[in-house]
Amino acid sequence: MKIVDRFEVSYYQYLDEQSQLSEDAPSLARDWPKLIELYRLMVLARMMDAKAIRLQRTGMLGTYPSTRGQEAVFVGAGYATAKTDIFVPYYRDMAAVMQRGVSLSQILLYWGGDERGNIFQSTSDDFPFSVPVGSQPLHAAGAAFAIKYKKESRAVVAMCGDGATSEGDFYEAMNVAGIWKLPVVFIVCNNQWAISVPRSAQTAAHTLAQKAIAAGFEGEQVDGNDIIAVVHRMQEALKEAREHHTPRLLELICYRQHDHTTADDASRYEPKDLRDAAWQHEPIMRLRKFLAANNVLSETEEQALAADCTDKINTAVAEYQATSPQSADALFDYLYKTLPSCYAEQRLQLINEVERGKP
Ligand SMILES: Cc1ncc(C[n+]2csc(CCOP(=O)(O)OP(=O)(O)O)c2C)c(N)n1
Ligand SMILES: [Mg+2]
Repeated sequence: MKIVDRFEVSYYQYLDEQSQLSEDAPSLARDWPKLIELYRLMVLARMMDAKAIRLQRTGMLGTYPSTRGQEAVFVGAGYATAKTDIFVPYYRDMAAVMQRGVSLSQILLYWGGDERGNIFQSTSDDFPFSVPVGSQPLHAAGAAFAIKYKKESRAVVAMCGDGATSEGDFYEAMNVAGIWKLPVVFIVCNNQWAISVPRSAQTAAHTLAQKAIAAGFEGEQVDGNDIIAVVHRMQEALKEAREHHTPRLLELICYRQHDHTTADDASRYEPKDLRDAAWQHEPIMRLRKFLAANNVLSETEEQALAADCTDKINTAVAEYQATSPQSADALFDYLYKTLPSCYAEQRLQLINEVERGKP
């Protein structure tokens, strides 16, 4: 017997659970304007999230997936991705897409069930939210193939959850990314749950990061509650992807601090003490303590920042509520350039029925 290969998975953390900075922290850790901006974005994401849940509870929004406790993952992902890159989000990515030119009111429209929420105003090549679990990493690999084919210096960011890494499509995406050396960075938000299925019951793999190794490229774990680590490791991976057309997988470890969606009740399956224990590591307080300890965020500044977030959210909600609903037949309008005749017939039928149903 001889050993033919050995593998390692690194874990990155720069700002620890006590808000202490490690010696190898990147320069971002001393860039106060950037850190304050990241802090502001995380606060905005948490407040917007709470508002979306209240809107759903009062019948003003459809099913909504919370990002509570996972702000460093989604804010960090949106922040690290360059405008010229291609972002491929999944349904939990509100805090990332709000940095990619999608307005907060448009995000609300989407979760309100209005297809116009999917027509992103920005001119980027970003994809819409993926609701099917695990299909989007494969689409991202396809987009990365196009980038490589056209010899462009761009990269693709593919977001997904821990549960998605058990899907067949996910492994196919890893495989083509590895064999064709595609400029794609796979981000796995490991929030420990796939609805009611805990991480331990999803896969016997010790880490999710190691799934990249089988496909021939690097996978690493990152503390997903440390915004400095998330942004820095993503920026490094994206730089590599753009310059050398190499893929990488980042497993961002965090904890879901809410039900899976507003249609779920996690109290039926989640031990309460787990969530409470994980709350001690949540990302906003960790950065806040660090900023306060360095005297770069006063209480007055913090209050002004929160007030500004409230204004932005109120404006978005007002815009959303002022948007008149589309007619029922709009549901036929967003899939085909030219509607096939069988659907055109059904569309007409629906219009007639709605007309007849009117008082
Ligand atoms: C292909 C597919 N199978 C099942 C579902 C139902 N479903 C929606 S979310 C989800 C769990 C996904 O968990 P994870 O990938 O960990 O992401 P998280 O929601 O925790 O961020 C499932 C099974 C779906 N949307 N698509
Ligand atoms: Mg999950």
